[in-house]
Amino acid sequence: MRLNRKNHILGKTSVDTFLKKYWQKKPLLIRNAIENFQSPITEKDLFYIAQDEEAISRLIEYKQGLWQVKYGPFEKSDFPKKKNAPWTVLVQNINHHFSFANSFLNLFKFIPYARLDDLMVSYATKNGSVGPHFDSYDVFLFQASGEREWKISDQKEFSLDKKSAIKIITNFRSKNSWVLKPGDMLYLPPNIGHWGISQSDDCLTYSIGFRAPSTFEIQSKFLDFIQDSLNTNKNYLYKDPNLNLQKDPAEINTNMIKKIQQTVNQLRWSKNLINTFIGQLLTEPVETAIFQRPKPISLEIFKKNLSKKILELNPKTRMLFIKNNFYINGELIEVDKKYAAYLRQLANNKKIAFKPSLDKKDLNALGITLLPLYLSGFIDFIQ
Ligand SMILES: [Mn+2]
Repeated sequence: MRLNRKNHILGKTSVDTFLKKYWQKKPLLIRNAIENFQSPITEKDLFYIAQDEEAISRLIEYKQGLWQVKYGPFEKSDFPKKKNAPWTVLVQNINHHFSFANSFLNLFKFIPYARLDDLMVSYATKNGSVGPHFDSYDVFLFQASGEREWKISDQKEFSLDKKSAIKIITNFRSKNSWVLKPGDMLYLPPNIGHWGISQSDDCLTYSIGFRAPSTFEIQSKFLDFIQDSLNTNKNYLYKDPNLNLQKDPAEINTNMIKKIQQTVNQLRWSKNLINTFIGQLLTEPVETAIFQRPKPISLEIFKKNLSKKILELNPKTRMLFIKNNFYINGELIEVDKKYAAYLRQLANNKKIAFKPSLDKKDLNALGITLLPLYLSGFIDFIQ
């Protein structure tokens, strides 16, 4: 399945209308988001990835009136027979494993990369479901094979099943329902109750998930970041050469209070420092991501490759920028302004081909900047 740039994933809805009227606001059903879609990822692929140590996967079954969940990695024998009670397997970060899945995410470029999380794929047998629930994040639910009925609700108050190992709404009231066929897609903003039920034994759904840091996460991680960037002299101790005798020795005297208040108020952070924090926070790789280091090569050989081959981001790599500052997998990359355009291109397109005409000095400067990223396994050449 080739995805060309003409595929406009939102159907008749323009990107402007989508952002204005639907994004983070209300659900949107898109029939035929991709025409004649045939999933290059099969259920077999999914079962294979679910056995990988690095994969985040779940198996959900509804048995004896209870929703049950098992977490991967799985063994082949862990998957029930199709004839058994309905079941679902969900595998996250499929874009790390299949180049098709990675390029599929490019169809959602109208949302900034900093908000994009991953492509999750789920397989369900007929009647398989993860139950009525709501999520805290935006999601596009793309039907890749088979059929799934989606019911959505407009309720604001949910009661949750306390006995269940997964989040299940017990008072779910369906407002709309649709059967999605291959190529159809449903967008849901956060906190909309939804219930998807497979209608066939070949049901594959792609979930394009988004992420949003919580205020608590931003603030607590910022305090950690500030702690790490403190350059206060550790040998400087509190002093009180003008100490006076005080009536109550247990009382903390006003001089001490004032001095400690001043010390706390000395903590300052510039906008630049906050930007560095933002870049690092938003490019922190997925927790389970492991970057394989390539065989070390010299700067000379790396430069030769740079001038001939296409350089691409590892699918697990997150690269973003703020003006001329680049962040890749939580690291700040300092680069001369002159070369920023190349790095912007690499970040936006996730790949770059340098012109063979690049002069020696430029090739050298880019080589010095990019080689450490290559040696960390963050970037690689397309073979
Ligand atoms: Mn959901």
